[in-house]
Amino acid sequence: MSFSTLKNPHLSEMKTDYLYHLNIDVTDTQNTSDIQQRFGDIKVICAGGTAQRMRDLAIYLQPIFGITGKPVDLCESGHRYAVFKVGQVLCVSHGVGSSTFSVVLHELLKLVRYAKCKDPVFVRIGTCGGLGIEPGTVVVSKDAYNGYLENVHEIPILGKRVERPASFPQDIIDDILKFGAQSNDGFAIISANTMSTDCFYEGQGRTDGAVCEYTDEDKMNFLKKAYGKGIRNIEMEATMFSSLTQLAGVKAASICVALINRLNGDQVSITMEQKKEFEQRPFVVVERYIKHLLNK
Ligand code: R2B
Ligand code: URA
Repeated sequence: MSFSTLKNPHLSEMKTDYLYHLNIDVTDTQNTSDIQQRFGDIKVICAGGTAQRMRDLAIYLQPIFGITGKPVDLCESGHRYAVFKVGQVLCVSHGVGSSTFSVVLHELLKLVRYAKCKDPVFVRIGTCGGLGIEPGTVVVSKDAYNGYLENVHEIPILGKRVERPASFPQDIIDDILKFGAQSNDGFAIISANTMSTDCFYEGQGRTDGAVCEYTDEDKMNFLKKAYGKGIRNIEMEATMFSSLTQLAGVKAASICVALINRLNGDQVSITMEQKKEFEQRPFVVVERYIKHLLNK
């Protein structure tokens, strides 16, 4: 893996690079031995919304590497994202939505290149709304659809609408289902299409936001149309995440647990205890998948 696989010819002309939001200084892009020493062994980058959940994940993964103790946030000084390294895994918080996630994703993609990591896999561990599925179901994303119900990531670049493919690699999905799930887990895990929106409320067809200019019937028609496209979960990052990782030439997957069935309502009203139990489910799946990757 080298910078030639990153689709940015400018990078090879930069002598230094400051990963601003991580507060990591690459002082000499031609000699990154310090970065390689710190991060070169990384095989998996797990990203999820909150710092607390990523800290919990780091603790959950510690036994794989025989590590104990309190995980240290390596990027606390950046005051933006939390980054915990546990053995060959990085657990990173990404905030809510594609805009916050894309900032740290660009920097992480460069970091794994500077560190010369070998075939790193990026996995988003998250929550989502379900579409016609039981709350608690774990969804591994296939094709990612935007809020127009198009299977692309649309982004304005230099004043133009740019559309990029937004799908996750099938071989990783197959491996996650094969090695991450067990029939006695007590929850369902499926692979399906995902809708990603920039807005939790109107963008996802909710009628409980501060503003709403459509009827219940409009909303249900939209959700049913999404269902017809094979979409079984709704969240806020998959289109950007799948397209950017694909363009950068790294493998990626999204494993999310549904907190609600949107065909039955809008409010996420499960108890905090139940939410915590649901959030554990992607941990269980990704831990087994990571073990499989490390044994390959
Ligand atoms: C799922 O949950 C968050 C919104 O509550 C968002 O990050 C997402 O994709
Ligand atoms: N996250 C979302 O983006 N939507 C939901 O409905 C629940 C979690």
